[in-house]
Amino acid sequence: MSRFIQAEPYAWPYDGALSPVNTALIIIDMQIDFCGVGGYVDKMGYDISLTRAPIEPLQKVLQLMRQQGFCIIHTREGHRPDLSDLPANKRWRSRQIGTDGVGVGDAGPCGRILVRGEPGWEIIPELAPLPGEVVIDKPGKGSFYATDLELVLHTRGIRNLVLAGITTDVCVHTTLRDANDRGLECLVLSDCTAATDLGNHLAALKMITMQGGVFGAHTSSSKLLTSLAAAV
Ligand code: C5J
Repeated sequence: MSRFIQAEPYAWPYDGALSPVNTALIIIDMQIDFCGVGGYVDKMGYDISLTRAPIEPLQKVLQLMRQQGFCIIHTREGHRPDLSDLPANKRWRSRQIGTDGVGVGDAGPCGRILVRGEPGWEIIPELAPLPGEVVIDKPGKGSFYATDLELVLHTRGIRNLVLAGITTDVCVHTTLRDANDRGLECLVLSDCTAATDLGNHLAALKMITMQGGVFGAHTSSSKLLTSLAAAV
């Protein structure tokens, strides 16, 4: 039986082959550094009410997809404590914003910024992974680069990806584009993603819809939840 979710610019997935055995929810970088008080985004002076907006809808999506047995994957952006995997240009650029010269790898209010094991690097408690859920640690923006995500998806037989998390224009989009190039069928949840700038969030969503769905499709959490609830 074919199953579709109402989405833009097409009903997703393209072929109606939607099932908990071939579909994963990937929640990208819902870490204190990106949406918590004193984290990296807050310290840079961006409005964390934007990056916190996905938390509530995402909790509902997570609950239902867990209940229905979908594969759940979480990612964390972060570097080794010795910073051996932190490119010098990433560090330099991150130090350009603000007046204190503090950037990735340096001490901030939530510990060393984007460093593995530090308080700011942790996933926020509202969306904490459950035991047995896959957690991918990535040094870059994309979830495939220098990680075993591709192997995990292949091993589990996943061919559809539902993407959520932050930020829409950076880590979500990089992951989306890399997943799309690997032949994965992608759906971005528009209200379960956010950027540090609303215009960038909206533009990132619009980009998905070009050329008949150049990277896949996007929809709201309520449309996803309605379709999934109707399927049982
Ligand atoms: C950024 C991310 N924006 N998770 N990371 O540096 O999007």
